[in-house]
Amino acid sequence: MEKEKEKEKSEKSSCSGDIEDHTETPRPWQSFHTVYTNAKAGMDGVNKEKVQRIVYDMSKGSKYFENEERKEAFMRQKIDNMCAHCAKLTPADISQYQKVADRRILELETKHDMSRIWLHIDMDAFYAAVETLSNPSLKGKPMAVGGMSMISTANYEARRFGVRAAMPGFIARKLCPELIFVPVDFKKYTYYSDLTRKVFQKYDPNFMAASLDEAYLDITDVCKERSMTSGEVAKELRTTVFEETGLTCSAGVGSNRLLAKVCSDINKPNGQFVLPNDRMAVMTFISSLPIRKIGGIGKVTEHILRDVFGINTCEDMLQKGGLLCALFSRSTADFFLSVGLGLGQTETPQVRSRKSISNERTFSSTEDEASFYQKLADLAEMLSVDMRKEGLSGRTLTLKLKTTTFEVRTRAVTLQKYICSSVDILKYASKLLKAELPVSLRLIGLRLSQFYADKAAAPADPTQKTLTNFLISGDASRESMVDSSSMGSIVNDHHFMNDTETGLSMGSHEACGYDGRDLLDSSHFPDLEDRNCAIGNNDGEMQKFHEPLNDENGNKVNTPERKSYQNAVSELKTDSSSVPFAFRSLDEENKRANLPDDDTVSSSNHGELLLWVNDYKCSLCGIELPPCFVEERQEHFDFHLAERLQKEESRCDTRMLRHRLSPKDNIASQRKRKKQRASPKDKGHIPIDLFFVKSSQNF
Ligand code: DCP
Ligand code: MG
Repeated sequence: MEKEKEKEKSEKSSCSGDIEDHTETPRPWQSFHTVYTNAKAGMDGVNKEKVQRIVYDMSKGSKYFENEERKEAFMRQKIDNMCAHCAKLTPADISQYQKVADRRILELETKHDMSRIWLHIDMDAFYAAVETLSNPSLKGKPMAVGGMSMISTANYEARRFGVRAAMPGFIARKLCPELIFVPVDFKKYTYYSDLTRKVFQKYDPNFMAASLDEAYLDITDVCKERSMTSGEVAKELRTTVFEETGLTCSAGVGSNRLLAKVCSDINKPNGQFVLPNDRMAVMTFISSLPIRKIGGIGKVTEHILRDVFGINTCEDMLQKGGLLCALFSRSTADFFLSVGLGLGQTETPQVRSRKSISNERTFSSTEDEASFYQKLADLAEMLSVDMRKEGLSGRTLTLKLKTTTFEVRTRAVTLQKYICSSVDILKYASKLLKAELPVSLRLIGLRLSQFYADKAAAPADPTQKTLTNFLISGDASRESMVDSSSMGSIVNDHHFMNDTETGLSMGSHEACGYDGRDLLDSSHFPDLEDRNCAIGNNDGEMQKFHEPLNDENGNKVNTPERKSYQNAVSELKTDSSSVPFAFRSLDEENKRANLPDDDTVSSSNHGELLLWVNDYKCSLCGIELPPCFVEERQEHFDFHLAERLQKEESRCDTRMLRHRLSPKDNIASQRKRKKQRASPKDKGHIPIDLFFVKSSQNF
């Protein structure tokens, strides 16, 4: 690990650090960072530059390449902006933020919980291993599951050539001409996944499945009851999995889920790594751990942290804590600092009710509508089987499409009845698809959510419109994509469907932590802000954590959440120039840059529509409300809606007044309005009935 760290350090430099040497012969592929060139387990000895060059040569000129280049350019611009903001920080600012960071580190440290033992299990080359079981002649030969357009995974023999998941098959074949391709067969993988879960259940009845081939188990009790070490339990479990399935898996043990996951990758395949529940051991482990090993830190975050802050290892997060607090929102900075401390989740969530079930398919780009409908029928059938297995029915059906140009569109409908039959799913999915035709696609996905079983989330009477779906349906009517008589409303959902790099995996299980997606990649977390996003001025369109909301009188309004962190800063602040910059979300910037991202939702702009980022944090103001706070969330939504309506209303009124009133009357009326709004009770709330009247006028 130390070696890896040194190598990375020498390869990379922060904005304030070394200057790269560009005097050599140009090697454009070296700056072409795609997912294909990242090391996965079993790729240690791969000639990275050779792979990079082949990937570059083979993708050059393709739509994928263009898209990657645009994303890269956008990321570079973001990095430059952040560097510029860093440069503006005075030593006094930095020292203030360092104090904030020190305080946060102290607070976070109290959360170190060494009382639980977590085990993370990850099957080895899962799809490939299952295929080899059914066709033993594949054993020992390089093979990949998937086709020429995309592969889902490769066995370890193929990985030695640089072949890996999410890589188009034609590139893989170039890297390894002997490569054997086997088509995907989800039924088989689900069958074997079920077998593994039966084993997991014996060790932890509440185990958390993270995907078909991955699970987290709290083995604290088993270790105690059977007087076994965690390593022994891991070994026994792996042996049982092998006996039951004929498949090997790898295990990681740690005091929390984040560490356990990192550990399971260390001795892959068919190995295990135990990190003792000891603070010193954790800190030593973390000190040299490259940040990319952490779930939630993907390509974008890695580059930003490395190039702006010079952060390469988890420990570096603590050293640069001040800058992180200066440039990121509290929750993002907290995440980074927690990583630096080796903190992770230790509790099994009490209610782990599933929020949605989805599946998706990647295929070679085509415009063939008949094949779209066939795929949709298959997906509807599989979704229906999954729903019935879980005894669920859902009301929101979402269609996900990835076009040939890698643009991702999501279209959803919230129905007035709960559905789970393949006939119903197909019927509504087809309507959603029809509205998108003609189109050239490479992926189709379906998701059902808002479950009947999900009582907390479901209104007592589903036909009764909540403010949420009313607002959404207002947008839907503007889009007028579907027959409103049969469909309630259309929504856009920015973050769902376990969208792996190929899009081939089933996203039907509860995500743990950051679900393997990149924290700062706006395509996955469109509303996760970093605070330095604004280019130059203070015109951020979404008010963020440190930026108090203005009430209708122009006074600053603080939510309790916002207050606490702001206090932390202002208590320490001596110089008002250290107030951070304007805040525009990455998503907003993406739009400004007109950047088609892999996961950019391309349907109507719901920039101001409230979303719960990570199902936890309000995308509009950053306030955090856990999903169980259903009423509070509704109220919070109402607050934002009222704000928006009143803005609309005052704009409208001003225009009308200008026409109708004399200047004198105008001033008097404004005074009256101001007086009326001064009542704190009025803030952001108007009667519910009025909402509906206003909603239909304004949306
Ligand atoms: N998968 C996919 N698309 C991806 C990544 C994975 O469809 N981009 C599928 C195929 C994998 C399975 O999910 O077999 C599990 O994913 P892993 O990341 O665990 O990869 P493997 O199990 O194949 O390999 P290993 O865990 O040994 O690295
Ligand atoms: Mg695996």
